[in-house]
Amino acid sequence: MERTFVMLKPGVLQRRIAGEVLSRFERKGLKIIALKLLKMNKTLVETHYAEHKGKDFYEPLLEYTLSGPIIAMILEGMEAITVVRRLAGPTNLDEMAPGTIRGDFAARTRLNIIHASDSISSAEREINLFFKPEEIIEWEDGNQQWF
Ligand code: FUP
Repeated sequence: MERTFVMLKPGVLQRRIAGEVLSRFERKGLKIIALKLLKMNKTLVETHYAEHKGKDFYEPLLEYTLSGPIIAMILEGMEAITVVRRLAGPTNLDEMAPGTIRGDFAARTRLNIIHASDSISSAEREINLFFKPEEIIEWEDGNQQWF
């Protein structure tokens, strides 16, 4: 089992598509073990996107990420990091295939509506950046009892 961090960026709440995006993770069988709504502050965004400091898209990226509330979550599942990255789709507009979250809901590279951890180390770093241990809820899968 793996855990990964996902952020639904400000465009998601603004466009009322949170349910649609969340249902894709549930449909795939991923388990939500932490979820919250928050308005990021500048320090948190700068820490999260530190690797991009100095790049031409850095300032617009910060501005977009700070433009409204985001939904932060931790998803758990088999190879969750890869699975969620594939559901999200590639970063660049010309590579986002239809059927992926970015491919279906994003019309610009920068306004791509979702962030998902890209490695075990970034998942650990991002989970710790956004969540306290007591905000993570372990729960048993309840499907068995319904069939
Ligand atoms: P990803 O891991 O797919 O989110 O991609 P990156 O970490 O490379 O990029 C982070 C964010 O920077 C993307 F969500 C969008 C923005 N970005 C641009 O605006 N232009 C670029 O050329 C690359 C990234």
